[in-house]
Amino acid sequence: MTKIIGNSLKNIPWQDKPEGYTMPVWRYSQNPIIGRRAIPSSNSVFNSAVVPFGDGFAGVFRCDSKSISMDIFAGFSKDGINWEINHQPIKFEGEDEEILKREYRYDPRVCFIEDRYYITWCNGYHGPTIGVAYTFDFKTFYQLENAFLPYNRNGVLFPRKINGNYAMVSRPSDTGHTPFGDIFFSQSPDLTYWGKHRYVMGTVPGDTSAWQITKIGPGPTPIETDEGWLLIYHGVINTCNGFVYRMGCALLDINEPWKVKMRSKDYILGPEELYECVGDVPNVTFPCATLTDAETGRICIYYGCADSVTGIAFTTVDELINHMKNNPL
Ligand code: BMA
Repeated sequence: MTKIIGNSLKNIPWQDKPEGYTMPVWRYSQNPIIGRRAIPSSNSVFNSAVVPFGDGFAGVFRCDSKSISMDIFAGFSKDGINWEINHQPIKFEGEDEEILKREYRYDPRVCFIEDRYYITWCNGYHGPTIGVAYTFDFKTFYQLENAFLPYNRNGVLFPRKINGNYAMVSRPSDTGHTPFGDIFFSQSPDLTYWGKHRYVMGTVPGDTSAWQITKIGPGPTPIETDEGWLLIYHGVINTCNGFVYRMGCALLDINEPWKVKMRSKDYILGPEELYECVGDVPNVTFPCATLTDAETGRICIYYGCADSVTGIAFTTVDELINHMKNNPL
């Protein structure tokens, strides 16, 4: 039995694994939980992040508008399933007008560290980079410096300092639909200056694990366990019909998270249901957040479906650890 290190979350959204189901991750029977038209301006709501907040939940949602402008919006929920998303995008406050200029914002992650909620997202600044901000209440948001130079996507913070530094995994990229991508680890004493970069893991050549042959990128905030950091990530294969995005998992060393202890050969969830296979971008399952319950080991994954709607899926820490043990890369 592996233990999640963290809080218990009695009201975590949950359904038991269906009888006879063999995969380590199973979908919520009422998916998708957030549809395209969740707010009046939206064309699509996907690749979004949630956290426990008060006696319910809060989140930051990627809502692309009907002009296909990408922005991020705060939202609230009592049960983690039914969401009220603000109709206006987040307006950041901050010290430097240069940083506050908006080009585009997408694929948010939310991470509670010490006393506040940090938001990271793909932030347009002469190319995609990692935007960083914090909030205490999901009403006022303070934007900090971008973490990196362009080009980078999928900046995901760890929920506590490691060896005295804030820590982030990310995926250096390019200006377009990046045909490559490995996961790197970076450290910062103050969330402004990032360095001490380390390579974590990359794509898998050949046909050993071809769902992750083209590019990979970190997904939700890593989950601390007594065996290491549990990282859920996306992996991509380029097919004759374009990219297919699936999910996998890895276990990273607790003190040196660039050291990979285990990684799954088989994916844990991929596009199969109609809402995952058909949409603005077909065949995409893109995880950006989890809720976890340390008491039971339950994990609820929030993921974007076909760049159009948002779904949730369930697993446990033992399901994922066993999956890696039984399907080692
Ligand atoms: C990636 C990102 C994601 C998106 C995915 C599939 O590069 O842009 O936001 O879900 O492509 O289109």
